Amino acid sequence: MGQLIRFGVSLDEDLLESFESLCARKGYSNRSEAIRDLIRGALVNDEWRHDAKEGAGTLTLVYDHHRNDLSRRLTNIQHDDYDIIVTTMHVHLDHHNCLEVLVLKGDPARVRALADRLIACRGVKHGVFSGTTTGQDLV
Ligand code: NI
Repeated sequence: MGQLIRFGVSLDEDLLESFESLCARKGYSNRSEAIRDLIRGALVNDEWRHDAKEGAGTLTLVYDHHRNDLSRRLTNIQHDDYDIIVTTMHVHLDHHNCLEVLVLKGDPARVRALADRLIACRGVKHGVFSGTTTGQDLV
């Protein structure tokens, strides 16, 4: 970790007011921590845009396992890319619906492509991918 640097930021008064109310709602005790999180978020997004060497993320899927042989199709797709799936968790939400969470890690383009492929499967009711970072290049 580098040396702590203080710097001034010029902001429109209304923008600052909105930011401070956001910080309060989110429970930040000071602006600096909120700004550090915003910067880290922007850096992580940039990593995904510019193909970092390795990315990590989670994929959440909700689907009806009775529909169109969906469980088998989802499993087949996952086996094609088993080496970038760290773990999966399957929850039976009710008689029909399943929730599945996959933790993915590897080449960001492959991770993203696998997430897209699973989300696009016919019968998946909701799919959300959240790309994060392995943390190695982030302070
Ligand atoms: Ni299930």
